[in-house]
Amino acid sequence: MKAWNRPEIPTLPGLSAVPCLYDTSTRGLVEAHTGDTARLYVCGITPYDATHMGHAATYLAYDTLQRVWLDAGLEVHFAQNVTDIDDPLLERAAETGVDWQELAESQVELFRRDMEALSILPPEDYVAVTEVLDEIAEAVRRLLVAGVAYEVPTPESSAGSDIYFDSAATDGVWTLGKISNLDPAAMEELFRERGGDPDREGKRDILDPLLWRAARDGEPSWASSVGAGRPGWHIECSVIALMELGRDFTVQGGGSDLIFPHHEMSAGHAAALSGHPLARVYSHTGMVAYQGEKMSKSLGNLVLVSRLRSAGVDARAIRLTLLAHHYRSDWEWSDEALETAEDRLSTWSARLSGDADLGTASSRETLAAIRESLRIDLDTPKALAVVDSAVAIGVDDPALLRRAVSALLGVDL
Ligand code: 5CA
Ligand code: ZN
Repeated sequence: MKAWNRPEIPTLPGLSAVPCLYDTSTRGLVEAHTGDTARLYVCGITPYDATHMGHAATYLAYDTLQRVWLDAGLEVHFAQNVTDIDDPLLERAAETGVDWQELAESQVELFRRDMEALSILPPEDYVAVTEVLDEIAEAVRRLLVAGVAYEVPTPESSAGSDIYFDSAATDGVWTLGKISNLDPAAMEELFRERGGDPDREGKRDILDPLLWRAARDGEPSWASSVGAGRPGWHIECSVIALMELGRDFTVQGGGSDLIFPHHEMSAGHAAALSGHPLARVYSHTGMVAYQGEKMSKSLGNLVLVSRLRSAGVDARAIRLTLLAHHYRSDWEWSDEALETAEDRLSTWSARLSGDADLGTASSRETLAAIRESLRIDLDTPKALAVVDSAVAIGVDDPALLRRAVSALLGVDL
């Protein structure tokens, strides 16, 4: 599927070092490095209610990571999915009387425009689940043959069997809890909350996730090597990531709401398919809240990028609002935070413009300090503070700092 246009990234003198990122699995900072090409998978949207500030904050975190990798002289290979077939999407389409495919297409288009406005780097591979149904079914078939998947008869006699992953049947590379470090009670609660079906009869374990849902009347389905049906959620991302990036890629990213069961199970499926870990680093962003609760489609407390833009808000100010919070912290969107970012944007623009007065702060040293802030777990609030201080004094080379702000923070002044 086509992604969106790529923003220009100016080159900078010197190189930054390879960044360290917090890894959810090992609960510590890890150098995000696997050779000359950094390979990144970030879970994409389920296309309805796009693009809210939580989505934008998550994609911006991995945009920043890519900018640091590029500045470190690495090649970057970035892949992202679109979950364009899933229960919540079908439910929303049914509620609003819109065809689910039209809903998905129009929301993906809106998402593309928002990403482009925010200067987010596009994925090299932007893959809709409906584009790779054969590959997903084939992976499910291989899991069945390998004995790590099993059939559960459907309640409806007309349908075939649903297929589940046996989460206890893998060993070595991945065991349940390897990514999330959660205890069984916490896993059960999150599984129930986030699309799992712990009460489904016939499963070997309540936490076993669905790999393939047999066709039901009134639901979209596709003929496949494992019978007519549609894929479960986690196997989609395992298959797309393995297809595009190969096993043991550098970073698997997404919001912290995906740690369990989604990233836990995606890693499990991939380990069962390839015999290797899915990724080196499992990285997660904090949740953006609004009006006291996590910004989410189900609660409807959404601040949309497109709505702010059509109200005349500068996309660069949105970007600076998001960058002012560390990607791993949970925080709440507010009008005041946006106003602070708008003030910062106008100060930086005035003080770094072509005819700004020269000052005594070294642009080279400021660039080095920005690089160092980002190198250690993408500390963007610190990087903004570094620029604020330099701008307050006045810099000796405004053009260089402008290039640095554009390349590393994605804000063109
Ligand atoms: N399609 C799946 C992933 S395969 C999905 O979670 N889609 S989503 O549209 O619900 O979310 C898209 C991305 O935004 C995910 O990485 C998710 O973790 C992140 N996200 C969703 N809500 C928030 C929020 N309030 N704050 C931060 N990130 C969020
Ligand atoms: Zn995913």
